Amino acid sequence: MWQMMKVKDLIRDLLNVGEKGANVARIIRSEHTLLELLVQEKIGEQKNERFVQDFKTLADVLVQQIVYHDLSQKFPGIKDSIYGEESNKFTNALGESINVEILSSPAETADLLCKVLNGNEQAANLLAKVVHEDVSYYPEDKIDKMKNLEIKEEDIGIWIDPIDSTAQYIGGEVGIPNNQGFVRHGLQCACVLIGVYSKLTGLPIGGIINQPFASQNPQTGRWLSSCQWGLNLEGCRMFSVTDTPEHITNSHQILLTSASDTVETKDKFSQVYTIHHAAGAGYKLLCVIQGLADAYVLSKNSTFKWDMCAPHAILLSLGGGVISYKSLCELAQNNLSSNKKFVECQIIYSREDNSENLGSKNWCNSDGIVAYRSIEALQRLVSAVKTC
Ligand code: 2IP
Ligand code: CA
Repeated sequence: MWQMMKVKDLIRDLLNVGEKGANVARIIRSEHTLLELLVQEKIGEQKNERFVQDFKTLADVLVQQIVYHDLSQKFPGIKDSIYGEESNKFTNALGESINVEILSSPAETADLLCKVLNGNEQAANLLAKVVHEDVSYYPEDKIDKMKNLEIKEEDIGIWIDPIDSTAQYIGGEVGIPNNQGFVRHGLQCACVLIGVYSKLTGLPIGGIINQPFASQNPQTGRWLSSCQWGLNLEGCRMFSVTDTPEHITNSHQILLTSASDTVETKDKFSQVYTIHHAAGAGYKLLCVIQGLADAYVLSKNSTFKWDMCAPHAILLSLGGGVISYKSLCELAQNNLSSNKKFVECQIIYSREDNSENLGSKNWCNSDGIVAYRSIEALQRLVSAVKTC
């Protein structure tokens, strides 16, 4: 007998677990003992390099394991269909191999973490406390309006990117927003991404993006999250995003790209758009979702399924989507701009689709990506490619 799950419970749990992940990301930056481990490399302690490298990975692995643990406790039927960027196998400075997992009590989890952290009990206890804390990131009543929409547990898979834009997270700089309302780099670019896809269609059906360092309390300096979610299932489209902020007037002309994209790509679009760079695949997608930019284009293969699944679900809920860069060029070449074609081109996420054992390469978006907020935005992109 297949277990049915209420979609509103799933979205609420994604939001709660995303916020728990954000708490871990924040405590590592706010507690001196943990921050020291994260940034030691910058102060040049060569002998600790290996350990520090591992600690960076630990932040990622821990957030991923929290999501895995909490979601599979709530919905046991999805346990074997939760995938993420990181493996939980971890090697500590002594060369010992340890499986990082969330155990049944804070004390047990702290003991395990202590082994990974080479006996640093203080750090292990701090982390275990956050990992086991109950979090209620209360979303708006919109979620209750999903009423009794249900889905079979066996029909869904989950992709997690525990901390996207790790480099900005470690760098710790506070980004200064431009007139357009987004930052080019900085802590604000770090995002926890949790996306749900349908195993039947391969398409994303729901997702959350938690930005752990979205805003800072001016008095205490404490960082607060901002979170967006979206659902696109069986004709039910719901999302948290409100309208584009009023002061943003020219977002149709803004195109986001990676600083590492080719000069050729940037030149191609610069005839029609103003090109901006911002760090983080998830963050660029968030800017498109929020209406701060018209689209995000990447001609290279440097993103993965875990980077895209959650934002893609939110874009679909808004009436937009994500296709490959190659598809965009084909649409332009063959003069195709019907909505039906756009739907057929959506990137899919089924784990089962790829049988070759190429490690993480299996899950990379090898033909590049194009993310847009509306059909009109994609039509503008198609015309821009045709123009050149
Ligand atoms: C990275 C991160 C990078 C991004 C890259 C992602 O994920 O989002 O910032 O490159 O595509 O895979 P860019 O900033 O140039 O867009 P992670 O930080 O999780 O490795
Ligand atoms: Ca990533």
